[in-house]
Amino acid sequence: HVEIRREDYRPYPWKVPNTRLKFTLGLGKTRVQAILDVEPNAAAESSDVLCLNGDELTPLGVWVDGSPLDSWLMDGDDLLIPLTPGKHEVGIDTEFSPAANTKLMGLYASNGMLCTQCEAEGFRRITFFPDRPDVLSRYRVRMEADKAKFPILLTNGNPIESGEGADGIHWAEWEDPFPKPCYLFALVAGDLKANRDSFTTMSGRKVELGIWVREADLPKTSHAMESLKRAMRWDEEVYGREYDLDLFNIVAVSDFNMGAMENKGLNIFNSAYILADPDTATDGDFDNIARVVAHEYFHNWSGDRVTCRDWFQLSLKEGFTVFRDQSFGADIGSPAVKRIDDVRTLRMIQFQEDSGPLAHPVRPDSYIEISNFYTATIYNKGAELIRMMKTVLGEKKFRAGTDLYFERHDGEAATCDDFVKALEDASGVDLTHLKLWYSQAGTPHVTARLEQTGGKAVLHLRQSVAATPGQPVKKPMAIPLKTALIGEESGAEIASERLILLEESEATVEFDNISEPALLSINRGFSAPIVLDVDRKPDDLEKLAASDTDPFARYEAMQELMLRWLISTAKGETVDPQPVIRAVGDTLRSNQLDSAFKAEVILPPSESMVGDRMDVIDPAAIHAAREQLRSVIGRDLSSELANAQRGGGQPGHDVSAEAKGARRLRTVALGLLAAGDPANGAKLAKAQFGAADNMTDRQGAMMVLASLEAPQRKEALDAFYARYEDDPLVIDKWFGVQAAAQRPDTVDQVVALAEHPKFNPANPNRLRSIAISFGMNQWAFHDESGRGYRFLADLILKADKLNPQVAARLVPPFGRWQRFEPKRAALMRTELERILSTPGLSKDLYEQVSKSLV
Ligand code: B3K
Ligand code: ZN
Repeated sequence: HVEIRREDYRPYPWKVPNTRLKFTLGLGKTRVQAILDVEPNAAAESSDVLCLNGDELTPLGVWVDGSPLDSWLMDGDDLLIPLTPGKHEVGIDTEFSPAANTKLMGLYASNGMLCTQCEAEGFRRITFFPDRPDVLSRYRVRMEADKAKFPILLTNGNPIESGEGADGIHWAEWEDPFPKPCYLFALVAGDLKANRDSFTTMSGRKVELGIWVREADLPKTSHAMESLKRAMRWDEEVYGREYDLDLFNIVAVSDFNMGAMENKGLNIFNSAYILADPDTATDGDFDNIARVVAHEYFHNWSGDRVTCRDWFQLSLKEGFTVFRDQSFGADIGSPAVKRIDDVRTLRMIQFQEDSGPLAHPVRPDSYIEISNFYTATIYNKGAELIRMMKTVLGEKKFRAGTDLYFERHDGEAATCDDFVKALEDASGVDLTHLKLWYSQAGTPHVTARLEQTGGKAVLHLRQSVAATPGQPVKKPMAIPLKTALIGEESGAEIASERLILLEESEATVEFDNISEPALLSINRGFSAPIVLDVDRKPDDLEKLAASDTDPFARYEAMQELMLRWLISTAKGETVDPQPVIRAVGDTLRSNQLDSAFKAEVILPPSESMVGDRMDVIDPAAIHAAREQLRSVIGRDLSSELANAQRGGGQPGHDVSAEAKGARRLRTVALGLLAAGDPANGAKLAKAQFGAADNMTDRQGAMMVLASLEAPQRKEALDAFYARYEDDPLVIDKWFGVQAAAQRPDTVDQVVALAEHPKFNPANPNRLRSIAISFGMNQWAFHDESGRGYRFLADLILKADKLNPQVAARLVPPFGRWQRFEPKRAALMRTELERILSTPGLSKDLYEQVSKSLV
């Protein structure tokens, strides 16, 4: 398998100003005729061959300037066409079977319809083409299909002409006026109905909006439509970005490799991120839909109008667009809760990635399979990097910078350096120091200690970054730390917030006129994506949890308080839980805090988060410690928790922030109550389950029951299954809840579930409902027998034969093997080696597994 390196980038020798495609569509057989206008690219070294990428394609015919050509060659999967200098028209005929395409890349069949996924390198499965993001072309597309089977034909841009032929055939021709790389190409053919609406842009243009689904799903599209219109308005108000076509379509499909895809004017979505009503979707699902709809829409500028020069620059569009969707989420909901949520994801996924064998920089230097680099590092750490630049520049200069970036690079394929340069040029601020975040992998660790004598306080800071693969020696990074001091007695800000930029390995910062003993509030709002070790006593944390003026720092103080207790207890030490109990109790009783915030704050850190902070992970000890903490909280605060649980039953149609917060707190409280008194917890959960008029309460109760040993467990799971048997997205939840259950027999349960008639590894959502939930279930996956490892490895091997991209994404839980106690580490390693020695491995899986073993 070949490694592609960033430093080998060369511009493509040819330009392709126009691309005409003609599709004769069918599930079993689709024929594609491509006509490309090509001309030498003056900015590149000239060439006498046109090299077009292909994947599992054979040319049926090749034409140059209207005459058939026989002198073409195949070089592996690529098609080489000899060309004299100058302009040419190149035609290629191909044919393939969408129904046989189980990789779900290129053009494939899902539920009787046809759809595409081209990013990153799927277009080469449709026709031979320079499949790289820096070749931009204007597309004109003709689609022809059986009208009865495929009444709706959609592609990028605007419809131009349509008509009917003989034998029930119809056709449509569309044109996309914006030059685009082929990864943004999309086509959909099927029996679909649209939820139609419109949006008037800031300059007064009317845009027709359509969300296309199967007819029965139409009632579940209103939240997605509302979210889309909000996102369109937000991007105008916050970034000055207006939509540019007359039409914006979204299609929901049930077989999809990831969340959604930002194809120009025709976004294609995993149906899980479109379909929702209170009976079948949780509040979390509603939030995810708003987030993903906005994310894909925002790509119209950060991704489509300005795209990436090469795939090493992926974070240029993804980090920035995640940052944009996070800001949107903060603006339409609670900024504090949103930040907590985003940081939790970062820590759970990206921090683990960054400290393991798959660690890579935000702008990687090499890859074997680009699909493996759609990671939390590119997306979420990339977003943190943009956030840091904004923190350093401030609101106004940041906006001036993004305006300049969009203006300067509109219609181009740009680099991460271009982005930073635009921010610098517009603001006059040098951002060189932050650029190391693009190239240096690994999460910085910062230790902080506050020393106080009289009215003066001195903050001592020290940073380090551990070695990552290929980067044994690290440089100090520029770390923006929002910092304040909180009075130990007054609880007020005695030194107001300031931005400290830690640039060296060590630094000291002085605070004068400090009137009382001070508590350190640092990395407020999570201003830098680092691991922080602050020298603070449990008493101090307890006070900060009650009084810190930054809500995020308050949450952090509570998490840290709980983490320390959990880590010490997992190590076998005896520690007093009372500071934790008091802080949780105060939070629950507070009249000032809202329910959503309370729920986040009182939820003990996950087992994997505890493990991440320990040198050697013993999952059983961590589980025991966390269960102990949950049960003490459940017992000692039973009346506060019972209040929260009882008070949370808001009607399902109420999706206001208050109602959602109350429901969230309700289920968090239920979980803790059940930990304190399982028999009573089972009763309460069953009652919540039975009375629920919404999926949030129902699934929440079922989740709590799923981990208990009580007769109500099976009753709830069976009732849920019977009720939703025909709704695939809800049945995914049914599988997921059981794979995430905290039980000694979860491995047996998932082994049985994988034999269930509704388990289908060819459907990515269904596969992930078991595989992702189970891989994240630290206690169960790391069952000391090693059976959890064997199960997941078998499933990965099975999935690899169908869909390598999705299979490879299930590997990361194994990648952490070196962090575990020796017995488990050896068992995990054995499974990785077994996968690697399996003949016929995809390059996707090969890359993830071979790198995990290093
Ligand atoms: N850009 C797509 C991701 C494509 C993943 C290809 N393996 C969705 C998104 O990030 O918006
Ligand atoms: Zn994206």
